[in-house]
Amino acid sequence: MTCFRHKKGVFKRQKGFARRRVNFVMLLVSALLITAIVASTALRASPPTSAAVTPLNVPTLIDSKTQNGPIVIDIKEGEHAFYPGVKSKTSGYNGGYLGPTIKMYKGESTDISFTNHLDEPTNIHGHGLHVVGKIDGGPQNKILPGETWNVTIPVSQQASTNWYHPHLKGSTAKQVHSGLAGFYLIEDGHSLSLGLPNTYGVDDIPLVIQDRNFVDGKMTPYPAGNMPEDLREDTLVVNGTINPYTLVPKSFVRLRLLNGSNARSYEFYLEGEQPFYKIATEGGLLPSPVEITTLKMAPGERNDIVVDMSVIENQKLLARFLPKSYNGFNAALIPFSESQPVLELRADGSLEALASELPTQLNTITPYLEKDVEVERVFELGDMSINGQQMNMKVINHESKLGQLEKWTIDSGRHPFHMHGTSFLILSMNGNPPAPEDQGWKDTIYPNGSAEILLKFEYEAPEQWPYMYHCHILEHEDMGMMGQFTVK
Ligand SMILES: [Cu+2]
Repeated sequence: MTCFRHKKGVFKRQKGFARRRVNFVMLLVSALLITAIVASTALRASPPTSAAVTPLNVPTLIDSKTQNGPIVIDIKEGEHAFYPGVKSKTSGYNGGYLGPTIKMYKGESTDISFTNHLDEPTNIHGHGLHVVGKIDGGPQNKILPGETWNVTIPVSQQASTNWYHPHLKGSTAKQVHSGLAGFYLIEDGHSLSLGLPNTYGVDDIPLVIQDRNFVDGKMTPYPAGNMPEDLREDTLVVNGTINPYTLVPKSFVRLRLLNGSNARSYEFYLEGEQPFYKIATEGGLLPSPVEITTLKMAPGERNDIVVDMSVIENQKLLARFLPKSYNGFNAALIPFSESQPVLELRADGSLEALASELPTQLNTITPYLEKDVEVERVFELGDMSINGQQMNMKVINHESKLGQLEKWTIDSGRHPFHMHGTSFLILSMNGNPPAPEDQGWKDTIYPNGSAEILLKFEYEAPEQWPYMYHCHILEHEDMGMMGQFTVK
């Protein structure tokens, strides 16, 4: 009402011509908006429905429980057929593209031996792992060509979906793009007792979602010369397959989503906007499943979702490509936002239905209290820098204390923010308390604006092996949108 009166007052002061011009502009804006909404509604009503013909590639599982001796990972160049019969030059861990899924268990240690067969240095960051700086795999931790990095990962954190990828300053974007990425899955006694879908590749399926360009079926290599500001490509690639399908039992099916793209964010949804459940954020299970119909994810983020396949023959997961910044917009109403298929789930009655119920209680999360905060820090992301500073390997940007509760304010704008060494809880997103589906442990956040997070570090990161905080658009990270800190 107040607003209406104010507008009326403004109009009264207009001269005739100015008022007509304002009316014309308003008409034009309205027409454009209606056109945009109609266009986007049309797009929403007709997502790509071409039947998937390629079986989903599921990364090989290496279960640390059944492993004798260290897990051996060879980092090397290779070839991969994204389209059947057409090979592209790629890199991979123990294969042509991506790497095996390594399953680890809370309370146990996992030995891994990474050998670099590339002709350039690389390294391995355990994204999401709660480990000391020395084995976190930040830019200080180089594996030179021909060298082997033997690492023992003591797993102390709860069940969660994490990943490993290169993290050298200046070559992360190119190396991840070539295919270097894999899953670290952590389970614990509690997660295994819940009856959640957990038969790997059958009803518990990891999906790394990326975008790539292709010419005649061949993947376009990472641009040589000057690095692009952020690489967004045309075709959605899921576990190295395009428009794939997979057979699943007629029961609940868990999809562990990882946005492994260099720069692109997506909004995931099921065909027909069917509901699904989000059961986990990056650092662990949510307190209980949250029913949602859309899920936005920025590069580096993981979310576990569950789809009910008990009463449906066929279900298609789709991804809407989000623009660089969608602040304030409902992504579904953004005109001309493109959707591409992620995965077609086909119910197969001959597969044993393993998870016929979804537990209502999943996890206990004891929230941090703002009144217990001992230190506050602010991170402003912008202009390829954080707080006006670019990454300098010789500069430690701040020092955190072991076990101290910190509140970080992330003014991230259009940049997804990630920090190493621990998981945080969201205190606020753009001034609002987090939605139920965001009230879980995380290590990457994309508020499209500003967020406040609460966090504690439980492991040491000295000057030689500091932790990083950075933008997870890999080009931005490579260009210096990163800082480092110690924990003592
Ligand atoms: Cu960025």
